[in-house]
Amino acid sequence: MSETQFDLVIRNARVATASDTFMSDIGIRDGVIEQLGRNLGEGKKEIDAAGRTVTPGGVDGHCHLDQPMPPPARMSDNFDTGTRSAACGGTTTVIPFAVQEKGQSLQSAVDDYHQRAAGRAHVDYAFHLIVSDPTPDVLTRELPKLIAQGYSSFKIYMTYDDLKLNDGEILDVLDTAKKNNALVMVHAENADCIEWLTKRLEAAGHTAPRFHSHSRPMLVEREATHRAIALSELIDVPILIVHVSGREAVEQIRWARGHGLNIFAETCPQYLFLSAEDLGGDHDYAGAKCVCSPPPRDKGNQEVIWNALTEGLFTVFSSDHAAFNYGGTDGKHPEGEEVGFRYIPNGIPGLETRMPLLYSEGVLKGRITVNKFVELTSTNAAKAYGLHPRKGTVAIGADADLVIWDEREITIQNTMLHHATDYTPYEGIALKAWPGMTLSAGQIVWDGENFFPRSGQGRFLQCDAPSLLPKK
Ligand code: DUC
Ligand code: ZN
Ligand code: ZN
Repeated sequence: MSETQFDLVIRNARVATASDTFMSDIGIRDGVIEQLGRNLGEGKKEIDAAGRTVTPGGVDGHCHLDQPMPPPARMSDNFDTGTRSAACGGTTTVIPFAVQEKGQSLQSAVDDYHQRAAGRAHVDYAFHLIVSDPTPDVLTRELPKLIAQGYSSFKIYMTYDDLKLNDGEILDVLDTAKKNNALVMVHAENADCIEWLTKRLEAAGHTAPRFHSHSRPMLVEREATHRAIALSELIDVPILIVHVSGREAVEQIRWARGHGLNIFAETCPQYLFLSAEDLGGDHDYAGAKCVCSPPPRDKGNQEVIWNALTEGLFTVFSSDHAAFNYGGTDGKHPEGEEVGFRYIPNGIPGLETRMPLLYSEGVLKGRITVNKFVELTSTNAAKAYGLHPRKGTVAIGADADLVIWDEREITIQNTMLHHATDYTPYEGIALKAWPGMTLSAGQIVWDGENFFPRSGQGRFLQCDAPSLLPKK
């Protein structure tokens, strides 16, 4: 065996990165891309990718796995089933959230979350923090320490009673982020408006799942998005507005960009492929399967989100996977009971379907280039969350996290997915592509038909400062 033999060579690939598309072989050793070029030397194993596109593995910068919940709700996916599902859908890095309960230290939230992940992950992972209790100790000691230790991004909420921050608290968190070079992700919905509307709907007997969207109209997202932008402007620190659902929030972000503000934005598959109609009719409880926040809007808003993706308004495209079973005792339809929309856990599964949905309906339908696809699903998340260039690209020295795409007809069915959730909101959608192979650290974890477990081989990644902006 020659000294220079690679562990694996992928030959004749049409490699797409966020900036270029080129023909190359990919030589992999010890889980890392060691060489790119034509006619590379031998590999112990070889894969011929002739005629197929190879992209970096996806970086899903917004997903919720095994996140502690107020009972009886329980997330259906943990680090085992969530990363299994991610891998089979082409995602090789996940960044879920270590959530601080009010009164809890951030460190204990992080310690608990490491225990939940330990020995389970099939692909690499990092943690965002959710800051729900920004006490002086959290702001001046815990956050700076954790940021320096590799937790360089955190999500804050403007809604949900157990998580929401008031404007003063948001300013404190943004100020800490600025001083410590961290990135704040903002869930922008106006809590008081939602509560007021919810009570009014309940008083009128309107509690079916479809009224979830009536309790969270676009106005509540628009107002909170506007306020988050103003707070970020006041501190002069970039923020990332997560799960942007439609026209009104898009307009706020466009306005901010036009005024030179560094506002990053994320959208998710549910705002391209689901609509308020999927929440059902007045007497249709199955719509609970699509209850998430912000809610899916109408078809016109789907087009707004597509256009915003095309024109470059969005920085990242994430799943916001927050999966609950429909059946059973701890999900959307607990013990078969039709609970009011207020009590339906918010969130839908989407880790496995995120990449194929956008590749098929975005790239293959000509809405976005394959390079834009890579930027949105992988490169920009790696940059935003301090993992680039180890993650998010195909380059010498990067981890060999790769997807070889199969352009074939496939109809999404929950039975073919690998999460532990008993439904997919995308059931029946016909696609023209699916990952034909996913490699994590140079190892095949999905071959288009079979999943190859790597339990516990997924590594925890410490995140550097975000590299979306030049360093000051
Ligand atoms: N909304 C969130 O804010 N998080 C998880 C899922 C959801 O629908
Ligand atoms: Zn959110
Ligand atoms: Zn979320």
